[in-house]
This record gives sequence, C-alpha cells and structure tokens, in this order.
Amino acid sequence: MEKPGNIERAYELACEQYESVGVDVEHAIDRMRTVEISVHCWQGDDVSGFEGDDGALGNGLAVTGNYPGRARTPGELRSDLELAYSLIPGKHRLNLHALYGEFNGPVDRDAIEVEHFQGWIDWARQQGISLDFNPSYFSHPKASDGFTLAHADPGIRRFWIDHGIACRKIAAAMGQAQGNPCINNFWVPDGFKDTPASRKAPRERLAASLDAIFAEDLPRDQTLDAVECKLFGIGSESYVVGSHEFYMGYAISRNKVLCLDAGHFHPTEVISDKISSVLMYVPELLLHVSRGVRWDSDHVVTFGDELQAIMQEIVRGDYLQRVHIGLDFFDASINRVAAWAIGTRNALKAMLAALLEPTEKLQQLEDSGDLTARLAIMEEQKTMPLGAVWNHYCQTVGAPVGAEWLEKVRQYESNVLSLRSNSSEFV
Ligand code: RNT
Ligand code: ZN
Repeated sequence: MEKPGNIERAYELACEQYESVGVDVEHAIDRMRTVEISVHCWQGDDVSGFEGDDGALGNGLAVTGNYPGRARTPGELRSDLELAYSLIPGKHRLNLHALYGEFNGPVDRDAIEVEHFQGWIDWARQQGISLDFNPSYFSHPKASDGFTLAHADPGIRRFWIDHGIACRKIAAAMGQAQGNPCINNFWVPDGFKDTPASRKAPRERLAASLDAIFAEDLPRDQTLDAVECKLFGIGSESYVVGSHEFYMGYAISRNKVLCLDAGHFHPTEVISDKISSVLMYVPELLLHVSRGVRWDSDHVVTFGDELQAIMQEIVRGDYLQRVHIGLDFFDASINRVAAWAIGTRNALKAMLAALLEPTEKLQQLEDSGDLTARLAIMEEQKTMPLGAVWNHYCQTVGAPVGAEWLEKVRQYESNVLSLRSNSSEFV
C-alpha cells in the first residue's frame, strides 16, 4: 500500500512535470469532479433482473461464467452497488433496466409503473445519485422469435409499444425526483439469423413503433430518449433492424439522443472516430463504453487504446456537456463487484488522462502544420505521471488508492458473496 506522504510527494512532482508542458493539473481535477459515469446495474446479476421467472437470457445477449455471488434480490444488488461506488472516486449514476423493478407478483412489461421503481428512486436519493433507465426488449416470451417493435404481428408490436410508453413515464418520474434528466435508452434486438426477404418492412415497422412510443412530448429536463444501434448479434447475424444508419437517421430526424456502444460495430471500427461526426447532427450522445473481444462480447473495460481515444475525443471536442457516458459490460467469470470497480475506475482514469493532455497546444501545432511536434508530444504524453495524479485524486475524494480496493472486495466476498447460493446457470 502507498504511504499517504508518498502520494502527495509524487503528486507535487507530477504537477511540476505537467506544468512544464503547459497543463494545469488542478484545473483538470476540477473538471474531473464534474464527470458522472452511468454505472450499469446489470453487471451485478448477469442481466437477470427481478421478474421472478429466472428465465434464460435471450435475444443475442450472452453472459458467460459462473463465479459465485450473483445478486438475486434488489437488496443484494443495492448492497453490491454500494460497495462498488465506495471503490470508485466521485459521484456516479445508476443505469437501471426495466426488468429490475420490484414486482410483488407477476406484472407484465406493458403494465410496469413508477411504483415498481419507487424503491430504487428512494435508494438513489438516499445515496445522492441519479438514475438512468432502459426498457427491456429481451428475455420475454413475446421476444422469443427475435422480434419486438418490428414484429410482423401488430399485437406483439402493440405490447412492446406499451412497454416503451410505460418506461418513458417511469424515466420521467425518475428525472423529476432527481432534478436532472433520466436518459432512457432504447435497444431492441430485432433481427434475422439468415438473409431477409425484406430488409425494408421491419425497418418501416420499427420507425412507426418508435414514433408511437415517442408521440407524447415529455419534458426534456426530466427524461431524454436515446436509441442504440447494433451491427449484429448472436441469432441476428444477417440483419439487425436497428442498424447504425437506421438510428442515425432516426435520431437526427426526431431530435433524439444517439447511443453508440463500443461493441456494436465491425471489429476494426471504433466509436471514438464517430463522436465528432454524429455530434454535428444529433443534440447529445449516450455512450455504452464496453469492450468487444473479436465480437460484441461485453468484456470488462480495460485501460486500452480505444477507451483512451473515446475520452480524448470527448475532451478534445469540448463535448463533456453533450456526451453521457454509460458502461455496458457483463462478466460472470470474475467477482462482479470487482468488475464494476475495474471498468469504472478505468473509464475515469482514461478521462483524467484526457483532461491532462495539452489539448490546445496539440491543436495549435496541428493548425500550424507541425505534425512532427504533434506526434512527438502525443507520444511523450503517454509516459507522463498519470498514476500520481490519479492516486492523489482518489485520495482527496476518499476513494481507495491503487489496488487497495481489491482487499475490500475480498472481505465482502468472504463475508457476503460466498454465502449466496450459486444460482447462475450460465457456464
Ligand atoms: C445489447 C446492447 C444493450 C444491452 C443492455 C443490457 O447488445 O448493448 O445495451 O447490453 O441494454
Ligand atoms: Zn449497449
């Protein structure tokens, strides 16, 4: 464990080094304090939710691993989240899915109401955090053939339209309670395993269904609708109705937030390059920061090139107010609280690295045509003492420094998680 005095000494030296390249560390830290990450609830229980049916995950979502200790109740999930938040510097949001409501008895998705989320709203207020939301268009008998809002059957479409409408009301109530907009993200799995005879008809139906859901204008200070595209999924390899082009056009024409998930494109395609393009035309972006390994595998976010590039783009483009940063990964092969801590700390560390860049200087060099210096400084930046500033930041906001947090997870595992029965059916 680092000695507190050493952390401060290292920080002072780091400040001098950053200052020598024109970076004001205190200013970077002030900006860092305003960054809120929307932590996804579904890492805690393998996207199971609390509908009480223990149904297998479907619609192309796959969680692998059988690490013991999955949260089985709202109380367990909250307790796990409280530990995770205590390991992450700063105040962050919680991203809930509709299937995480507290239902006393069966309530179908088209009938969910604010009351089913009152426990979450109260808990969030008590924790001082804000909520984001997602309708759940998967793991349901009416989604079992792979289609929901784009289904050929109008009755099934109606059911899912009503789910979307119900979710918007819940999101608006959350936003009203917390005093800032709850981002309500629509991802639908609809697609075909094999070659469609009509790529057109399902897209027309999806647009019409979404228009029906969004028919009522809700106050933008309470909730913002986001739409998430995808290239392909397991079981929808040949065609996904809600492709990038589909939702890009939809978001622009309907003034919606566009959601870009880092795992939803071709493996060599990166969302960092898309941010400044789509923000030319859509008001705001939601990111699902994730990590695909060969495919949309939702691995825990690591401190890799693309994560750093995403945060650099947000800072370089001065988009901190227009980009909502959410996480989307689920790994059941490691301790789930540790997964949250690792992924969220990495996202924040990458944000700090971006804020510690001499952005203006780099952009001036670029404008003056000095591309040699641009590359030289970008490369020097990679070995600047980010870790010293990160440790200082964690310490000043009362979060664990270095791998200290792992010890807390281990204690919790032996005192709490290991006592839970291993009900995960995914191996
Ligand atoms: C699926 C999408 C979607 C989900 C969550 C659970 O491919 O990424 O965002 O992961 O809604
Ligand atoms: Zn996603």
